[in-house]
Amino acid sequence: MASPEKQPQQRNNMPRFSLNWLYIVIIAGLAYILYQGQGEGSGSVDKEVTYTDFKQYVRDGYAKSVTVNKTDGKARITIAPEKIREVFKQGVDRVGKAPTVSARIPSTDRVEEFLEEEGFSGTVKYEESDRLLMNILGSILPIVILVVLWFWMIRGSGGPGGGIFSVGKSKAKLVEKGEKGTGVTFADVAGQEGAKQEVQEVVEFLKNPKKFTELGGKIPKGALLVGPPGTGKTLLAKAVAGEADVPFFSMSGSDFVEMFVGVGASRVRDLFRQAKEKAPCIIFIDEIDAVGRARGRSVMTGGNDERESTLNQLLTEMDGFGTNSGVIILAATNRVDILDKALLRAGRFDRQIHVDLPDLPERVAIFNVHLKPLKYDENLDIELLARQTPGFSGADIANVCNEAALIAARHNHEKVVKQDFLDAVDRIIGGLEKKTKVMTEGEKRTIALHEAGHASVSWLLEHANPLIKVTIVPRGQALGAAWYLPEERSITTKEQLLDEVCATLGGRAAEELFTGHVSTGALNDLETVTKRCYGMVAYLGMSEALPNVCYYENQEYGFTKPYSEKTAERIDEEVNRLIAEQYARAKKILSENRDKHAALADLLVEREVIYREDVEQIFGPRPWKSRADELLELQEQANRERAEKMAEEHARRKEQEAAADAAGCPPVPQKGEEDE
Ligand code: NHX
Ligand code: ZN
Repeated sequence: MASPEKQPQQRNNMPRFSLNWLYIVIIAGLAYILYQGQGEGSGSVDKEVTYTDFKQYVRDGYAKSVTVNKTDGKARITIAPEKIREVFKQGVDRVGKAPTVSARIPSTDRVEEFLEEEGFSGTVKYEESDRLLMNILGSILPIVILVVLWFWMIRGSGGPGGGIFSVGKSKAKLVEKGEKGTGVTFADVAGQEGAKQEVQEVVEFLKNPKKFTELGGKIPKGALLVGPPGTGKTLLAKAVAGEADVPFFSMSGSDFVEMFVGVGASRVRDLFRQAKEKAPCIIFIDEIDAVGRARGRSVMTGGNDERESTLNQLLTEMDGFGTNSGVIILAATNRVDILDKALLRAGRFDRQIHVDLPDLPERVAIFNVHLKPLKYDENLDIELLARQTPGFSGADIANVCNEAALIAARHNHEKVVKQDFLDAVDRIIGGLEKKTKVMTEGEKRTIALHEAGHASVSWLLEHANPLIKVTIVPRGQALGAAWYLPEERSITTKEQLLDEVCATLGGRAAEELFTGHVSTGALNDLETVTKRCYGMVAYLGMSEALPNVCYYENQEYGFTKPYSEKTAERIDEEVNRLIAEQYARAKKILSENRDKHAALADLLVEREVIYREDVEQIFGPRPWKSRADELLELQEQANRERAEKMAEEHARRKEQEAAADAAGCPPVPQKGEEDE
């Protein structure tokens, strides 16, 4: 079903906080402190005088204190405040509060004698530091600090694009070829056989361009990896670089956009310049929709100029380099439909490689990859896990495996077992379980009635998804839930859609029928139903009044709806009618099965979680079985058989052990040891 998606429009126009400003503030602060420091501490003047004058000053009692420096052989006297004007011919405001005069003296050892002779009564200090050096350091150090800071800024603080003068440089991360390369090969990409095959072609272009150009063919410049998030588009691009053994420039579309105008375009230019130097190589632009969104359709005209000029530069660069330059651009997006058509034109990203969500066998492969680092039960049925995770991406499966390991650790299991994985799946779909949430009896009953409503209606409808379990334990945002195992199909019929809508409305229908009230609890159900019915009417042409029309919101329409006000009204009417029909249908089914529904709700209040078997006990076998139903039943049967077999085996072993013990023989080797 086509669902409208959020568009990260805002992001591009907002000035981003940049580290550059921080540097500027720090430098300004330092400069201020240095300037201040010069004014106060060492601010007093030091005047160099002859030894004769020096002696005269001491004799005349001008000296407040004397400092003798052994290193440079000088004596310095601090002039008494009332004599400052006389000695320096300037006021205190000019020379500072404690101005000094200094003179080279014949001997630092004899100075004390001299002072005593002259009747000097102030303090005498000796110091060894080099005052001259201090002075020089004092005036040079700030300059040195500034210069160092300056260089640091220009060169950037480590990472690429750190300094203010590198805003125009591309922020692309370069992964070299060979040893230091991405280290990813196709073997690391689980599933995605189709995409791998298509991408293999790109590897061939990079490895052996002559083969293709000799016959006059042109090597494509770019390929677009299209697919939902988490399906491994980046991994695939890395694998191409790894397989072809070429350098790999990786960058996100949003990296082009910065608060300074014109930066995006110059970054594109810089990226291509760097890439051409390293050719043959791969440029990978992740989330290209950040720059590649169609031009000129935005509400905020003018605000997107920066993005547009970046896009224009990208288009120009792609046209600019020759087809045999050996640079191939891979870009990833999950929304091709919003990309500017110019990007998809022949000679640019003219080939699209679809990276879809993994199907069942692919999920098994992905599970195998992510299970490798885990210590898990060897008897784990990986196919069962794969079957319980329809619609999961590779990233989701990685998450399941990790979460399962954490859950197992929390429960102090020695190995990760099946239940840990199933709990992890529940947790990832539904959120955290909230066992502590307190509910009144009345609320609990309403919730049970609601969930039993879903369960009953879905059980009795031919095309509704098969049920796995029903729970009234709060989890995440939901107070209760009915869990289904949707059949994985590529196309869905109108009947299937309607049955699902009906089952989703079963919750509220049960509330209304059996409590006499409706509640806020149906919020999510109603949202799903409304979206789905709107899609059926407006996008899929599935209503009687508006058959076979599709008003799927496409970039081409811009911001005006491609239909009249009158049609808009009819769409609304049709949506309302569809929902009303299905609601009535759900109510009818529920009132016809009042007793069974009540039994289910009671059981739910009692046990909090009930499973497929329990529903089957009450309702009898499902009248219509889907393939998923059969799978679930097979699974149940396999579980039962395995449990029986294990019990049997256990009993047999106990018997044998007892017999062996009685005969005084060593015990029979256990299962598992036999294999070794
Ligand atoms: C709530 N959530 O937020 C609670 C926690 C009917 C037993 N009030 O359909 O959990 O009620 O089949 C503001 C106002 C969500 C925010 C009302 C967010 C209502 C899930 C709906 C089970 N299972 N619904 C379901 C459910 C809820 C909701 C809201 C809100 C319930 C139902 C949410
Ligand atoms: Zn519900």
